[in-house]
Amino acid sequence: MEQTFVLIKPDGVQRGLMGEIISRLEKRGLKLVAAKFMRVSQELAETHYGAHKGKPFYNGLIKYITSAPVMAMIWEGPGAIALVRQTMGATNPAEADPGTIRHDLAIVTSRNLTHASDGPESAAAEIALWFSSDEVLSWDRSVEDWITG
Ligand code: DGI
Repeated sequence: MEQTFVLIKPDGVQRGLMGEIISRLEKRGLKLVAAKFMRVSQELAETHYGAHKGKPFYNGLIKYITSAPVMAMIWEGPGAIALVRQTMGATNPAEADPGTIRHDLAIVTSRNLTHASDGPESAAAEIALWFSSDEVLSWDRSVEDWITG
């Protein structure tokens, strides 16, 4: 089953939106298989956002992501990577579709609440970067057949 890495960034934690964001993913039908509430080290932040090094917003992005705790999670489901990106909405909340997390709860790119893997390769790399295998749970959900058929 497909897995994707999801982060509730410091603004989501500070604004008390963890429950709302988790609730949207749960209600959609995705299954939580790992979660930890943690501080992001400078080293982890720089590795996670390595692709953006040198861009004008990079220093601000690293400062933001290390500024307060985050909730790191792995969500599972058929097509989970694309489903979560759809539920998050566009990177710039001003361009996100109504009904998405970023549209409904945010207004600027630099405080867009969440991160989610953008493809199978980044999902595998981010899951390995943020979690050890013993932190990822395999569990049966009693309603599974009513969600995935
Ligand atoms: O995968 P996304 O988070 O949707 O977007 P991304 O991987 O292109 O960029 C990662 C984060 O970097 C994004 O969530 C916010 C930040 N970022 C990207 N482009 C800009 C930006 N921040 C600012 N201030 N301005 C940008 O143009």
